[in-house]
This record gives sequence, structure tokens and C-alpha cells, in this order.
Amino acid sequence: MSSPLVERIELDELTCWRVRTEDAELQVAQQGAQILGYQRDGEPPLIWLSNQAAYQKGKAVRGGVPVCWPWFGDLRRNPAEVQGMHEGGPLCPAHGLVRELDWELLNIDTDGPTVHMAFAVDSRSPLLPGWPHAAKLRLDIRLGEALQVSLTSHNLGDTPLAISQALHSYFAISDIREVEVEGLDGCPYIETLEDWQLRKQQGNIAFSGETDRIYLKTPSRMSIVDRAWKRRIQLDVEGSASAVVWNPWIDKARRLSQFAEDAWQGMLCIETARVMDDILVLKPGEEQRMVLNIASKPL
Ligand code: TA6
Repeated sequence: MSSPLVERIELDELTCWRVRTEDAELQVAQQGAQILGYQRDGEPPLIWLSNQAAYQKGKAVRGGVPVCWPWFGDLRRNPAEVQGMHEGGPLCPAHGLVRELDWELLNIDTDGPTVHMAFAVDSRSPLLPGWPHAAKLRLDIRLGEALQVSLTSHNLGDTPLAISQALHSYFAISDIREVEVEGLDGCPYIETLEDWQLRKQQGNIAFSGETDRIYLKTPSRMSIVDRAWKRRIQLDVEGSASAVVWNPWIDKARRLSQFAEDAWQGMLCIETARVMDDILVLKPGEEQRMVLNIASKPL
């Protein structure tokens, strides 16, 4: 059994790490503590990364697992408590303020065949524009037989914090027209493409057009069933009861940066989240963790 190898690499403007264990490889960028790639030997990648990805300071890389925090999506579409944390002003980017920041690498350690990396960002340094609150955000990545990603929010201030967040995971699939998402049957969801109407999922999710849904009261396990690649990407979560399911399809794909015209066919976002009626409300001193475990199972 060879011991894991961790090497620091530069991808254009970004400092990254490549982690090699006995049967898998992972790449992570210091910017956003963003997982850029994850692949297990002998199978296609599990995490999708755009073949037009740009590795530039201050610009989110298309693909991987961007961290959306301290709000998800358009701040104006968030619950009032989350909106109220922002003091207004022009800087209000989609998906919050941390995916384009360099996070601090806290440590890299190995435990036998498993590698653990920990990153953190402190909202007081650098100050997050328009969000004047004291909080610490930590991302723990554990690569072993599966990939575990934990996002921990810690309220360091003396007033409550209301946060929406997501691990905006892009998964690699054979063909969006052939895969299904299992596990969300019966869950309510917000259909963001049709006036944010509330609907209810019937059976597995299949895809035949642009899909951008916020699922609520979600279970602890959901899967992408990919028969062509003879695998199930199994997602087990803790500390989350909401998830976003997104594929841009043809027309929106043309409007996305760092996104080839046909890239919509080979990717699917299942985003482990705390959004809408599932936002994070942290009392002073409180911390809460959201955990995503990504496993590949043969079909
Ligand atoms: O999570 C789904 C979504 O909000 C989509 O509406 C789309 O905008 C996607 O995120 C990508 O957002 P980004 O800012 O990374 O281009």
C-alpha cells in the first residue's frame, strides 16, 4: 500500500494541490477552497470540470465544488433574515463572497490511506464587502474510500447570523438525457424557471430541458443513477435538508462563462444546501456543520 502523495501545483494564477491516494486523485484550489477534480482509478471522473475552466485570481472556476456562502444564489431571492445580514451596496455577487477568496490552508495530514485537508476563511480578515459580521468558515476534505466534504460555519459575533449556503457540486455524467436522480420522490421543490412555483417531485428526476429546482425537506441520501457508465454517484448528507438540482441545457449553456456549447450534456449539479426554509441561523458562539459524502457504487 503506497502512502498518499500531496503536491502543490500552480494552475495559471491559482495555487492548487493535487492529492494522489492508492486508488483516487483529487485537485483543490486555495481560491475558494474549491475542489476542482475528483476521480477514482478505473472509472470516469466523479466531479466535472469545464474544459474551458479559467484559473484566474478573483474568478470562480467553472465546475468542481464551489462554496456558496454567506448566501446562495441571488441574495434578493433569499429569506429576509439572510438579506438583512447584508448592509446593501453594489457588491452582491451570486453565491456569496467566499468562492473567489484565497482561503487559509490550516493543515494537510494523512491517516494511513486517507488524506485530510482543512481550509478556513475568517470574515473579519479580509472584511467581506457589505457583510460586517464576525464568523469563521471551515472546509474539511477527507479523501479515502469516498470523498467527504464538511462545511462548518461558526458565529464569532454577539448577534445571531442568518446564512444560506451550498456546496455547488458539479458531477460528471455520461449524458444528462440518460441519467436519473433517485431519492427525492415526494419532496416539495421550488420551480425557479416557472415563477418559483411550489411543486412536488413524483418519482425519480429525469431531464429533458433546463432544470433549476430547489428541493426542500430532502432526505439524507440521494443518488445520480448513470446506467451508461454503470455507476451510481451516492450522496449522503448531514446537516442539510435542502438541495438544488441544476442543468442549464442548450440555451442557458450558451450564456454561461467557461462553458462549452455542448458541456450541458456531461454535467449535473446536485447542490447540498441550507436554503429557503432550511437556512442556517447561528446563535452567538454557535457553530453548525454540513457534511457531504460522495461515493461511487457499481450499478
Ligand atoms: O445553483 C444553480 C444556479 O443558481 C443556476 O441558476 C446558475 O446560475 C448556476 O447556479 C451557476 O451560477 P454561477 O454563478 O456559478 O455561474
